[in-house]
This record gives sequence, structure tokens and C-alpha cells, in this order.
Amino acid sequence: NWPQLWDGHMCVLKEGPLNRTKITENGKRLRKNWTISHVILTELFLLFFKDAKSFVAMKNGSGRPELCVDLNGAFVYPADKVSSRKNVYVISTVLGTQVLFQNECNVQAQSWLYAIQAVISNLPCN
Ligand code: I3S
Repeated sequence: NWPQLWDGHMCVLKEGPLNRTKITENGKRLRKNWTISHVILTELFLLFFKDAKSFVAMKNGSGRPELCVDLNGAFVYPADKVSSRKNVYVISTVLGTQVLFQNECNVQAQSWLYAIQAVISNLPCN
């Protein structure tokens, strides 16, 4: 139950909009589908919500993220050849999910990269 999990265990380290698309699931390639998400970084997960309202709704007891990326053991790195967009990074998880995230502003995109890297390096499987 997401609201309960949230209440007990998580705090927001970084929050804001990013473009994202999942490109691999369980090691299987997916067709790209870029969408804008409201992204929440916690000490464990990167959560993608439809918008900021959906995140508030989840905290108030209804709804859940559209996508939850487990950062324990994950890698994050520039995805230069994976997309024609600029400032694209890939998060690759132990279970074989890969998500691209992107922001038109390179400073914004990089600040997400650094924040996610910092979380990963604090997790046990790093
Ligand atoms: O890596 P791809 O397959 O060239 O990625 C592009 C396609 O997914 C395209 O959609 P369709 O070919 O499914 O219609 C998307 O509209 C593009 O955004 C994808 O490329 P970028 O370079 O934006 O990641």
C-alpha cells in the first residue's frame, strides 16, 4: 500500500518535472514513449507520477506512482547514443529495467544525475 509505505519510511530528497521513457523491462526492449512526469527521489526509489497533484493525492491516501525504480544496485549514466534528444540519462536497474530521463536544461538534467548517483552510492548494493 503506497500511502502507508510513504508515511513510514520515505522522505523527498529531490522533486520536479522530467521527461522520461522506459526502454527495457526485465531485459526486454520496449518501444519508446516519452512523457513528462513529476519525479520524486527518495533514499531508495525514484518515483514517477503523472503530475504533482497525483503525488499529493498519493500522500493523502489515494493513487500510486506510474513507475517505481528501485535504485539499490542501479547505475545511472549519460545515454548519448540512445536518443536524439539532448541531456538524456539512463537508469539501469538490477532487474533489467532501463528508464531514460531528460530535461532541455542541461543544469537541471545534471542535477538529477548527481542526486541519483548520490543515492545509489549510499545504498548497500553499490
Ligand atoms: O530510438 P528510436 O526508436 O528512434 O526512438 C524514437 C521513436 O521511439 C519515436 O517513436 P516511434 O518511432 O515509435 O513513432 C519517438 O517519437 C522518438 O521520440 C524516439 O526517439 P528519441 O530520439 O526522441 O529518443
